[in-house]
Order: sequence, then structure tokens, then C-alpha cells
Amino acid sequence: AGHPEKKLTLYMLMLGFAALLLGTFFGPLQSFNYGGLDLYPYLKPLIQSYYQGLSLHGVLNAIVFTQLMAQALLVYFPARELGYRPNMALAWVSWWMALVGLLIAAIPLLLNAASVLYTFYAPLKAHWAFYVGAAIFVLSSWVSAYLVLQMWLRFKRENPGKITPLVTYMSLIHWLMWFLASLGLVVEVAFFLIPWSFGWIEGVDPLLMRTLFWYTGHPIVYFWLLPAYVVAYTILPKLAGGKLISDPLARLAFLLFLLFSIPVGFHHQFADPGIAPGWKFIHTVLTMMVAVPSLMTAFTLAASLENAGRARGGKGLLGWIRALPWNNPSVLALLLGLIAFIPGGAGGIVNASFTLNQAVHNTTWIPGHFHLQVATLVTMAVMGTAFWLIPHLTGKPLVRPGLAWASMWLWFIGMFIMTFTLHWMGFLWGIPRRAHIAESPAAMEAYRESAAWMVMNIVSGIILLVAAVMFFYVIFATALQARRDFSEHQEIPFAEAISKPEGNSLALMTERVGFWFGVAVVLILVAYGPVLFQMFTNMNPVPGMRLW
Ligand code: HAS
Repeated sequence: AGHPEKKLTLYMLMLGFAALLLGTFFGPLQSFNYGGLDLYPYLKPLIQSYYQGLSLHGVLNAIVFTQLMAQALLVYFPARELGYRPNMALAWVSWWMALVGLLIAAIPLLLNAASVLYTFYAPLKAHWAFYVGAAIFVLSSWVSAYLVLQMWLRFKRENPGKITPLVTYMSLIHWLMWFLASLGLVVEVAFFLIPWSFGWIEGVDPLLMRTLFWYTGHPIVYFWLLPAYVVAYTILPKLAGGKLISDPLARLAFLLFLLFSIPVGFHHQFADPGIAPGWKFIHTVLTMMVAVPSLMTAFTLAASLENAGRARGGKGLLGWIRALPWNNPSVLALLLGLIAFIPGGAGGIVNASFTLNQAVHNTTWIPGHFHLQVATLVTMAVMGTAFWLIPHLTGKPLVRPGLAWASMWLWFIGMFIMTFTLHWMGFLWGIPRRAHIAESPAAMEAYRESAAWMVMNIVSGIILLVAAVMFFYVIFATALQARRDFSEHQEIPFAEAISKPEGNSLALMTERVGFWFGVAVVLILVAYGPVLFQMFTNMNPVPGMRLW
């Protein structure tokens, strides 16, 4: 009873895992599809089509699960770091909004009336309930953002002149970035898609809809990523037995995400007509800028892990790697996720390179890229966190840690085979993404010559299915058991930093949050303003169509 926020966090977490549970089981169906094995006909009448399955997979995993994880972790962690309680009434409002929004959107999704994929691409048109539910769901994240802003303002009031503690700073930046980033989606859904789906307006302009979507759609990937980075910077070093190398450098990386996450969305639209190449090039350059904080992160995390490995007795050039606690499933999950993030990030830079993009756009290379990023690093960071966080929140010890550990290896191996395959299928054979292979003879023809890739798809689907069953067994068996043991995981394992922020001029500079928020707004206006102005004043609405 001492910590009502623990209950809220657990509810957010478990709602997210429930979404992931349902969404994940459609994953192997996509892998089997690319293996030439079409199981969708057997799912009728429950699931009507490949595109319904793909929409459920994308919406539940990429939009619902990720947002709930941010709402769980990045409200609770700063609250515990500051020793404050978030406004609990509002916190429950956010949970109920998420639940109600999710349920409203789920009905048309499950009835095959919202098979518009997670990118909502107009002129594909969904039932109004999908857009209304999605809007309520997304707006619940603004409540979480407000909770963190409130706690930060209270900290500033009570501690004039003091530097914001690191986890709180990171969480605040994450939520401010998301507030700015989500405006595109909010405008798209509230002013266009909802009125259109109710029949109040005749049509919508696909190019404007895509542009508003990608205004949100790129930074949303950092909205997913930053909670994983918070865990990697502030908790992993301690779990691994060491310290964070530099607190000020970590702050700077997060500040750069506030500045550069948003003005980059045209890199998803290189192939779209109606946006002048000059603007696309500006977004290419800015995308290279947003890779910088991840490169800084690679440096800081590797150095912190080296610090941990050496503290544990690791010797020589690489001996520290072996000395890391690979047997701890929470550490393992993050280490494997970070390893996958290296090729994932390199692939992202390929995607962002204006001309190279032509070779990979709309091929399976793209899902290959983002499954390394969001389905491997982000998801594994959360999975690894759940292994100690659920015991911390409930007092219930982790069930079958060995199984938890094995599930992380299998998840990593399955994802690695799958993403490797998807990359090369896309790059070498030009196999289109989002293609129902059984129903697209052209893709099948191109594909026949690459039978080995087809087999790898099926193998990875099976491995991932086994990994998912093991993982969800551990999570739900832990949360639902009656056994309690409050002795372990009482505190959140926040790491100490070697280089501290006090008196550091870099840290002081990052502390001017209001100023940097203003700079982020100016950058967005410069990179998007003229193009959006032109699009809003020259709309070409078209009526809707359905994929089902
Ligand atoms: Fe991306 C498409 C460019 C990062 C997700 N991306 C997507 C889509 C998704 C997605 C979902 O420019 C598809 C959307 C759709 O449906 O159409 N992406 C980038 C770039 C980055 C990037 C430049 N993406 C992400 C992240 C995602 C994500 C993060 C999810 C979480 N992406 C693109 C582009 C497209 C795109 C184009 C459009 C393509 C098209 O044509 O449609 C960068 O942010 C990446 C920077 C990352 C790095 C890696 C740093 C490495 C680290 C690990 C260090 C390891 C350590 C471990 C320390 C530079 C931090 C040591 C281990 C020991 C054992 C010691």
C-alpha cells in the first residue's frame, strides 16, 4: 500500500505485454508467408486476410506495446529517482484512456474493418472506431508526459540551481520530444481521418496524410528507443557490475534527440512525388545528425561495459567482454539487443542515404532494418527489465530464470536469422515488403530462385514462436503466482556515474530545457514549414478505398 504508483506501473506493463502477446503471435505468420507457406486461409473466419494479420501485428506491437512501455517505465523511474509520487488521479486517467482507446480500436481491427496497416496510409480507409480509439490511446501518452513535467517543475521549485537528476532529465526530454512529434499524427487523425471516416468530408489528400504521418512516424521510433536507452545508460552499468562513464555525455545525447528526431520525416518519402528533392536532401542531412547521439551512445555504453567487465576481473583487450554477467537474463537481454542494434543502425544510415534508398525502399530490407531496432533492441530491453521490475513491483520472485535466459537467446537468434534474411531478400531480389506472397505471382517468380531464403524465414518464425512462448510463460507465471519474497529487488538498480554533472559546463548547458525546446521548434519550422504550408494550401482530396 506504500506505493500506489507500483500498482499503476504494473498495470501499464501488463497491458503492454498483453498487447505484445497477441501481436507477436502474428509474427510467425508473416515469416511463414515469406517462406511461401500461407497459413492465413486456415485462420478464417477468425482472421480474414494477410493484411488484417499484418495490421494487428504492427498496431499492437509497434504502437500499443511501445507506448505502454514508455508510460510504464518513464513515469515510474523518474518518480523513484526524485522520491516523488506522480499525481495518481491523473496517472489512472492515463491508464484508463489507454485501455478504453485500445478496446475501441481493437473492435474494428478484429472485425477486419481497419486493415489499413500501422501506417494508416490514406486513401486506405478504416472504420471510424479505429481512428477514434487510436486518438484516445495516443492522447493518454500526453497525460503521462504531463505527469513527468509536473514532477520536474516541482523538483526545480524545491531545488533552485540544482541539476536535474539524470533519469528524470532523460524522461523529461523523451516526453517533450514526443509531445512535439505526436502533433503530426494528432492533426492527421483529428482534422482529417476522423471527419473523413464519419463522412463529414469527401476525401483526404494522400500526400498530405503521408507527410503528417511521417512527421510523427520517424520520431516515434525514438519515442520507442529512448526508454531502452534510459535502461541501457542508467541501469545496465550497475547490473553489469560497473558505473556509467559520463553523466553529462548521456544528457547531451538525449538533448540531441530532442533537436534532431523530428525534422527528418521526408527520409520515408524519398519516393513520394510532390516534395522537391532539395527538401528531401535537407532531411537526409538532418537524419545523419540524428545518428550522432546513437553513435555517442555506442561509445558511452561500450566504455561503461568495459568499466564493468574490468571491475569483475576481466583482463586484456577483450577479456572484459567475457567477464560480463552473461548469465543474468536482464543483462543478457540488453547486451544481445545492443549487438543487434549495430547492424540495425548501419542499415538505417543506408536507408537515409537519399540515392541508396532507391535500392531498398519498399522491399523486405525495411522490415529487416526495423526488426533489429524495435523488435530486437527495444523489445529485449523491456523484456530484460521485466525480469527484475515485475519482482520489484509485486514482491514475487522471477519464475524459472533459466527459461528467461534461454528465451532471450532464442529471441535474439530468431530475430537475427529473420532480419538477415529480410535484408538480403530485399536487397538482392527486390522482394517487396507487405506482400502476400501467395497472392502475388510476380513476387513469387522473383523469389523462386532464392529458396534458401524462404527456408530461413520459416526457421526464424519457428524459433521466434518458441522464444515467445517461453518468455510469456515466465512473465505471466511470475505475475500470477502466490509466492512472495520481498527481500530481492527492493531498490531500482540505478548506476552511479564516474563523470558527474555538478559543476560541468556541458551539463549546465543542457539544463536550459525551455531554450532547447524553442530551438527544436525552430528547426521543425525550417525543415517542414514551407512544404506543409504548400501542401495545406493545395490539397487534392481523393475518396477512400479498402484493402479487404
Ligand atoms: Fe529506421 C525505416 C533511418 C533508427 C524503426 N525505421 C524505419 C521503419 C521503422 C524504423 C519501423 O532514412 C519502417 C517504417 C515503415 O513502416 O515504413 N532509422 C534510420 C536511421 C536510424 C534509424 C538513420 N529506425 C531506427 C530506430 C528504430 C527504427 C532506432 C526503432 C526503434 N529508418 C530509416 C529510414 C527509413 C527507416 C531512412 C525509411 C526507409 C524506407 O525507404 O522506407 C538511426 O537512428 C540509427 C542510428 C544507430 C546507430 C547504431 C549505434 C549502436 C549502438 C549499439 C552499441 C553497442 C554496444 C554493445 C555498446 C548509429 C548504440 C557492446 C556489446 C558488448 C557485448 C560489449
